[in-house]
Amino acid sequence: MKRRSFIGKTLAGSVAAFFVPKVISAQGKPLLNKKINTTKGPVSICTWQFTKANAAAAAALESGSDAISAAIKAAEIEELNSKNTTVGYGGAPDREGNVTLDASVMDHLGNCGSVVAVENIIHVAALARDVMEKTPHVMLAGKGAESFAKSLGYEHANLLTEQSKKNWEKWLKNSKYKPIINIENHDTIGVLCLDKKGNIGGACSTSGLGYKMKGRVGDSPIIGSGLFIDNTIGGAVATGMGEEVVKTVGSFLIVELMRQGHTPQEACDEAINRIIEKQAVEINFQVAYIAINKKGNVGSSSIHKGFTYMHYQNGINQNFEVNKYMNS
Ligand code: SD4
Repeated sequence: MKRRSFIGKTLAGSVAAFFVPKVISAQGKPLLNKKINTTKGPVSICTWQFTKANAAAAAALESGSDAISAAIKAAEIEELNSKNTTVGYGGAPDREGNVTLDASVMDHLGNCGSVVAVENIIHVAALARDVMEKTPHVMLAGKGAESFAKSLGYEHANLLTEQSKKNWEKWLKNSKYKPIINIENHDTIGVLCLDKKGNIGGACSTSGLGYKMKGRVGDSPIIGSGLFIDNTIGGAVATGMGEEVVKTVGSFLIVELMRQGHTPQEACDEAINRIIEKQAVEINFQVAYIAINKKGNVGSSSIHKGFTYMHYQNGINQNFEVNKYMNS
């Protein structure tokens, strides 16, 4: 399915009754039937139904935290969540049984930091911030990132839980690499926050695709692909098949489209279109984006149905179905 059918499947028209007009084009269907008042105050959005994570960012923002710190707080919740097999502790390993984490952060000044293929460290979003603030570099990989973390006092942790190990051993029987669409209805956590001062910051943290090749790195730690922020315009984050996000430099593309005057929704749609247009056959992978602009308007778009995101503003932390998708 190409562009035309994708555009035909917008959900925006069906949700008009739930919202004040301002947000009809910016948000999908709320999964709980709450009303939302989006007039002012800090905003936090994150990929998937990471309710607690987004609530942690929201609490931080409401108490005056800057955007990047709030976004990292959200990421930390999922990094510690052993049941989340796509982020941090308990993440699915590569095909050799190593859990390797990727993360990135970006602040309102355009500073960024990232870590790739890190083992034995849980809080890699915070580590990415440390790379940004405490080194002359923007990216540290593997053993170097791990040593840097240890030098700062990060604890050594075995990231492979019994459950993840069992799942991997089961996978080894057939060893078929087939990333799952909308895995367990969650995936990489990507967070974008707009703080009380009107600044935007973000974080992205993942264990990458389950049973990837050893050393494989996805979009999440690649600034411009998995995450990008320009505080004068807005920010975007990605989840899903990282290779496709990297090929289209998705998050940077979304911010640049917003710079040209597109809404966050239009920009996310176009970034998804860029991926769809390149595919000759049926698309059996998922990619989803969320984006926010300086006014706090948000957008979300995905290839397949099933992606959801969290939105916090004015005391309401709510899970929304993606606004537009291509396949059901
Ligand atoms: C990656 N985008 O490593 C991440 C992980 C993810 O579905 O979101 N997987 O490609």
